[in-house]
Amino acid sequence: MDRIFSGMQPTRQLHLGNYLGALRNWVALQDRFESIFCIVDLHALTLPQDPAVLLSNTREVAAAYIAAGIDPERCVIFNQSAVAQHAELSWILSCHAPLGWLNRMTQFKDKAGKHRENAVLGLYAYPVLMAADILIYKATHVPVGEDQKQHLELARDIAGAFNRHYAVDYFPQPEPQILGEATRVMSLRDGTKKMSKSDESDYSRINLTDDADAIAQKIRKAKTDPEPLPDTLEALEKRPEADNLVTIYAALEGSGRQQALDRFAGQTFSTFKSALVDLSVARLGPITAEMRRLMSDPAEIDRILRRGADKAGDMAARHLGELKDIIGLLRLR
Ligand code: AQP
Repeated sequence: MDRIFSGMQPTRQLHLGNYLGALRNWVALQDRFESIFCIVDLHALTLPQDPAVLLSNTREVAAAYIAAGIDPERCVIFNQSAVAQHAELSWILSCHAPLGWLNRMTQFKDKAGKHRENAVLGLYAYPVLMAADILIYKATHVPVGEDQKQHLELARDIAGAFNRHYAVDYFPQPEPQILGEATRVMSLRDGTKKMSKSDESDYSRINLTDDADAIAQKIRKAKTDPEPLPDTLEALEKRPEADNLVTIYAALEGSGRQQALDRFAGQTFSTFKSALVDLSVARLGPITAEMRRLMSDPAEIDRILRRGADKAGDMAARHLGELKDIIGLLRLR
């Protein structure tokens, strides 16, 4: 059976982009793949974190996975720092990743911004740790949003470089799975910017913890233009904010953007936004309620993560042992 690996950072609350671009696809894929879903807490350290908030966010992301429909009986769910082999393989892979490849990563440039010299090494090395997360399980498929495509290409390049260097066929080439209608959900305040946890405006995103009132307020305040909705995709593509809202609608409904346009063409944004509020609340409300229920019993979340970490740790230790034999690192028995 093919194996998928994917993860999310426990930095602030998950949002609609995380859900539509990744999490919802994981739920659909768990029936067809051996599935490993991680809460990548080591990645979160690439930006400053409050220890208490990081802990609570880690459990909250686990709750979101389960509330969205990931079955902890069938899938492995755990937090990255509980399996030490991720960090160990990251070091090994960093010795096979030329700086030129890392210098091309646009996310580092975006996140480091103008103060590049002050950015920490971990932020720069993030894609190598991500490659290790995937390759330690020899995952064959990685379902992510579009923004992670470049990092995944790097993981494939690193896997290839390792195999060539040691003349082995050890790592598979992990295939990106960028699925669904909403592979890149945009900010509600600016249709040219990705919806993101780190955007300072909470009105830019719908969080999975938002209640019905908050969702309604955010959608009503979402930036739009004065024209009614068009009837063709071509006309929609020139209007980033309208395109984003229609894409969200289509993704939540499980239809396509053209089908949404067939229904709302010629109507005003106020009519369309009301329908989008209703649909968003109907789809996200049950997830939010289940997350709240799960978060009321953190010990149960920890038990699920412990079980997952044990299973993931067994596989990771076995693979790392094989890798050490390939590399020539002495394994004392
Ligand atoms: N706007 C988005 N649209 C579609 N997919 C998205 N993803 C993130 N934002 C969108 C996908 O969600 C998964 C987990 O992402 P992450 O938590 O590891 O980190 P991220 O991509 O850095 O998410 P954010 O919200 O943008 O966080 P910050 O602001 O901290 O950088 C990934 O599969 C990602 O593609």
